[in-house]
Amino acid sequence: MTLITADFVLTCNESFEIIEEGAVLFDTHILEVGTSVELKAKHPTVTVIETPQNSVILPGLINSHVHLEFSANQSMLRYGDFIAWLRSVIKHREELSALATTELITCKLQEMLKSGTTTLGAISSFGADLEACVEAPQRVVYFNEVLGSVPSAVDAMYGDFRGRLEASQEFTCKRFIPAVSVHSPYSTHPILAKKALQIAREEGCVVSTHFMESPAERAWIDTGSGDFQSFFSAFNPHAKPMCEAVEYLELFSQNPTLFTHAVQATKHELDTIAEQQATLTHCPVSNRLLGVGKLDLEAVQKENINLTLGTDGLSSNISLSLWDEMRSALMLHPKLELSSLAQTLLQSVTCNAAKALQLPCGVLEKERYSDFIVVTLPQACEKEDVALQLILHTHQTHLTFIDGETQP
Ligand code: MCF
Ligand code: FE
Repeated sequence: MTLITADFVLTCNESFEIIEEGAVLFDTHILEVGTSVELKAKHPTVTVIETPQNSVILPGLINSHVHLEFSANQSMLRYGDFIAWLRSVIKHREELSALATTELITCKLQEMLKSGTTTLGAISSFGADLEACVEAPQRVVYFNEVLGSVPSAVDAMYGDFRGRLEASQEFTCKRFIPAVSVHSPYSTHPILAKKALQIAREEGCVVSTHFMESPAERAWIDTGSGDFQSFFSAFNPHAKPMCEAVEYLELFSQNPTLFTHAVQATKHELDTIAEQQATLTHCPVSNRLLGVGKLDLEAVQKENINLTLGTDGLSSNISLSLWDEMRSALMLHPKLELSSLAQTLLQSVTCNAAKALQLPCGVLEKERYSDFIVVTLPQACEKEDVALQLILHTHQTHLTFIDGETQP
């Protein structure tokens, strides 16, 4: 049992309580949270870790959507237009895959850890990131992806997906949790999606899917027109959208689901996501780089939808740091009040993400896992400004704990 103290403890609890001169008593789990004076008096003989001046203890950050297998991309892929990007992904897929070795992915996971990410939702397209994720110091929710739009290939695609799901299930433990990703409405046949969602329910897996990311996806799903029409007609001149948007959402009604992007979602679709008590994962930098438009965050907040934040992969980002992502989000949503947006963003990478991934971390309160970080601000800061100043100034952590163990 250890006590750690700091100028501020940012709990990320229901009331977003921030404790001045705070402390956390912990072993593998959090035992007590309070003021330093109170907890030192109550536990006079316990080992105490003091932190530098202007330090803040907060839950370890949770990146709910990242494609590690695309980590080798720097300047190979085309940005600014979704279909141009997708064509470049297809063109460079082999090359990028060959470069994304276990070593490279392990190195990216280490960088993520240094920046304070203690849990991630890894979207795995091929299973090439399995070893790195199993060996990672972080908690990993490992989303095995399924996709395929050709009806005659549904069984083969499902078989391949089941093989990867089962291979990942061999490693199930407290820090490695297999899950299911259905790629998107434009790439996954509803029959295939249904089969994957059924096994996800049977195995108790959370689910992730891309939804209404681009204007091209909107036009294709609504009217079978636009840039996806020319894209698909090269493979099949009779290609048609497989499912309406709300029908697609409803496939997920019985699965705990993270819908990623939703930049082009309608009010009715956001209503449906809210009714299903699902999560919306926002990837603002990816959306900017792929030229798909901007999420209506105000509408998402009005709907009371559980919001999380993801970096997406280095296929559509220049950084896997959630601090970089939160800084970008602050700048990309200039209409939202600054300090309340800072609070929303910190909630999206802590308590909201833990709820979405069904993990008992993300909040500094009794009985949660001891996944927390210590970051140090450059100067003293008012309590009211802690969330904002953390986002503006943090790059790396001072200390990182996972299951109460300090990380190198
Ligand atoms: O989220 C971004 C953009 N939207 C869709 N897919 C991906 C993203 N980053 C990587 N991907 C992957 C996806 O998982 O790219 C492939 C899939 O395996 C594109 S579909 C041929
Ligand atoms: Fe993605």
